[in-house]
Amino acid sequence: MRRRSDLFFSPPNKTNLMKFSILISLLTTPLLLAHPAGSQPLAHAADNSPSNGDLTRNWSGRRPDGHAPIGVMGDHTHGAGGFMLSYRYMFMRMEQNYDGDTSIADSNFAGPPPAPFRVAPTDMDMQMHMLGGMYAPTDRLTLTGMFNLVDLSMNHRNLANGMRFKTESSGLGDSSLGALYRFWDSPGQIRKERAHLGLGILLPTAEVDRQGVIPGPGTTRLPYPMQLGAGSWGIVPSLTYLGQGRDWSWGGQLSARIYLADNDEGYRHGNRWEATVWGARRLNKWISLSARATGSTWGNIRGSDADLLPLPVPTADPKRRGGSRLDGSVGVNLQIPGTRARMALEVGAPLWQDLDGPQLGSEWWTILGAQFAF
Ligand SMILES: [Cu+2]
Repeated sequence: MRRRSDLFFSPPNKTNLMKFSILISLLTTPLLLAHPAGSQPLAHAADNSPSNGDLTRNWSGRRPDGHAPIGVMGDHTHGAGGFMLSYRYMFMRMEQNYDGDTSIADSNFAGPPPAPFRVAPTDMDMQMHMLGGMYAPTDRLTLTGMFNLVDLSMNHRNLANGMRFKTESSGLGDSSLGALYRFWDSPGQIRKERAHLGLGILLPTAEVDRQGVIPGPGTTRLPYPMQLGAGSWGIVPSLTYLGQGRDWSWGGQLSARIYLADNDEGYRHGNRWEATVWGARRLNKWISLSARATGSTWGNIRGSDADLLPLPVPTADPKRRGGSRLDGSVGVNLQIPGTRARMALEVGAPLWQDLDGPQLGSEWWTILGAQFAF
């Protein structure tokens, strides 16, 4: 918890520096991409062996930037017979309550009556372990599956009596099965492009009736953000475009997460819409650096959990869950030489967020991933 004085005197901290460097990276991406391929010295081309797939007219998934930054889901397809297993670890840190696009002090909404709430969430850590599989029965069609384990921890402060407490929950999150269909493939000497459509089905494997101990009521149903997922059937449509030059690559994806039914507790998460664009530059055969911007917007919860007590904390209000965010992120992809294994890391932070608050804002996030194709 930040002291009040920090709100008025905020020295350049690590987070601000990181946001600044991410912003600079994003602003300079067009400069990297603007580098005309034709201006490369010819000798440079000889560094790439044709066996690596680099000098063919076809799109190559074998180069480090042959995959998007690791935070992009369903970014690539495989050739017929291709298998891939992947593991991603995601961490997100949330702190500071937002109302609209500005952060507000907890004392602005929580305290003794007549404040609307007594308890303020002060920070939250979200961790996710995602296991995924891909299999391509044909060159055009790739099937995907994913499940994840979620670990949540939230700290609170009761501003009426000063008491602090923590709630935690962990377990299986929502799962998905999907298909990616590549409908466009444009080979070229200088520029290769591809595009695919995706459709995933969300499986309601997350439990949304997790309990926790809260001072006052004791053991009780935890508020919405402490449940392990949406717990509803839904679909995830997506459209992905990929481009590849000799040493650079770029892409974009539009996707949505649309819930089609209420969960076991009688409510439904708000739909989520996302657009992301990235550019990457390959430094050599095995490493590439990327910058990405992602805009997302998501709705409030429809309905409500009848077993959730009317707790005096904003996290128990289904109409304080929606929001929009613009994230900037930078990443590195490694194609481990001599293998079909990859590792990747991406780190990002919101450049702007506008939340139906008071609601905890995102502070920064990271995703670390490993992928094995065979
Ligand atoms: Cu794959």
